[in-house]
Amino acid sequence: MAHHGIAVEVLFDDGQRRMVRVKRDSGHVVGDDVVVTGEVLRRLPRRTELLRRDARGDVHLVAANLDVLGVVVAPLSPAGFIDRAIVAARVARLQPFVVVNKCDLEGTAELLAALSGTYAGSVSIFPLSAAKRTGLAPLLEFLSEGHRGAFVGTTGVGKSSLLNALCPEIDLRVGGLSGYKSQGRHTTTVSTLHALSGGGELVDTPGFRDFGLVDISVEDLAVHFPGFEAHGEVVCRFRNCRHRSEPGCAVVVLVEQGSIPAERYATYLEILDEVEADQAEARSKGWRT
Ligand SMILES: Nc1nc2c(ncn2[C@@H]2O[C@H](COP(=O)(O)OP(=O)(O)OP(=O)(O)O)[C@@H](O)[C@H]2O)c(=O)[nH]1
Ligand SMILES: [Mg+2]
Repeated sequence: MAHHGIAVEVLFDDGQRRMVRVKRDSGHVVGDDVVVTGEVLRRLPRRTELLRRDARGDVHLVAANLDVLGVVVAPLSPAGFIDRAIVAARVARLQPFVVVNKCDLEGTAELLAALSGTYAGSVSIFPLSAAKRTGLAPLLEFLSEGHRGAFVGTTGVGKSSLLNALCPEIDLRVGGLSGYKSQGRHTTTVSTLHALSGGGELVDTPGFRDFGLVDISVEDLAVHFPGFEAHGEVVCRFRNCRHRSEPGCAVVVLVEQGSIPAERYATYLEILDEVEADQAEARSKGWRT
């Protein structure tokens, strides 16, 4: 249920919850299934693993055994986060969705329109306000299908507030400053898993700015980048097309025709550069060893 440095909180089959001591970097993560014998924790195989890389290049396991990933955004959220989170989720076989929080604030209509234009053909979008408790029903219904999900997003977008709104008995600590100016300080420091009364489970994660992709192939990116899959009827000449300068590339044609906005394509190329650089580095390491 949670990992507190040298102890993890375990929910047992009989409904009991207990802290079990572990080594500091024991490799357990929220969402793991474990067998506890005395004080020894054995981890069972994972169904899914969601990874991310931080700005320093370190790899983090966000959570284990998730089915869906809620990318939470609010006004002033950094660009690029949503795309990387969606690609990472799809590669890990999670279904991503986007939550636009703080819809009670002025100016959110423009943000929502922009996000809908970009992502509506790719993923479900849930506009809501955790503070005003509006727009929650569609999300609760989606989660009640028994999904286990996690909310990710930068600090202050309202992930913990949203969990509190979805399930009032949870009562997580939320940041002090309300509105736009709540970025910078982390309120949540540990990921925790919660069961929703109407079905489904949710993980609240500490905010992070960087959703760097980990071990993703160029092919994965080319297939999963949000916005390109909506044009599925248009097929590139080469099956492993990178959509850069290959002859017969359908994506390049759609960009030239204006069906895919130039800005979306620029974002894609930026992430493609990163993925290619990672692959080149991995290959050169392989040669050296
Ligand atoms: N206006 C408005 N403010 C909100 C809404 N949801 C959350 N907030 C405020 O945003 C601030 C941050 O909320 P948190 O829930 O702590 O954000 P978080 O994403 O969990 O932040 P970290 O735990 O640091 O990652 C708090 O002051 C909330 O009151 C909303 O729907 N509208
Ligand atoms: Mg929080």
